[in-house]
Amino acid sequence: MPFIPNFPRALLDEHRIWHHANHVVPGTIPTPGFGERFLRFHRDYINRAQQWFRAQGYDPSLVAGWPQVPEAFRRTFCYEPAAEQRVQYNPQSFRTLDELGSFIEMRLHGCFHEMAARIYNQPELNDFDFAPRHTEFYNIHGLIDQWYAGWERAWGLRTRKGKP
Ligand SMILES: [Cu+2]
Repeated sequence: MPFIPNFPRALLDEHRIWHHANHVVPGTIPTPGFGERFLRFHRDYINRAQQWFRAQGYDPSLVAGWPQVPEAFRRTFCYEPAAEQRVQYNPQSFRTLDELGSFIEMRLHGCFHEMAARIYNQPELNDFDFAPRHTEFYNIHGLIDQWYAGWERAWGLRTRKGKP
């Protein structure tokens, strides 16, 4: 079920409005504060959307985060192995959440959306206005959220896997 039937209009609007208000010009460094807002907004957003998804009786594993970057993505031209290695294995090298979020946004997130649109043959995956009504959106953002959680653990802000 890559396309999520009856995805709530309000949730779709919320994501679109957030991205239009927090616009990043491709290829430029996000403004200070963007990285932190990006991670916080998406954590909260995917939690609520996943909750709605489960309430519909849909299989929650469809909207779970990737446990790691899929091989098909690692073979794409925009993928940066060093960027993945750093966020996965050296999260303490990011001094602030904002730094982590900006780095993910610039070096990994855009590539995932662009390549997901190609690999899954679904242009909406690279469109802020519609991406959240596809299960792959949660696979991508769930992994990004695990990197965020890894950063929190590295800085002692979270004591175990799962909830803070
Ligand atoms: Cu995204």
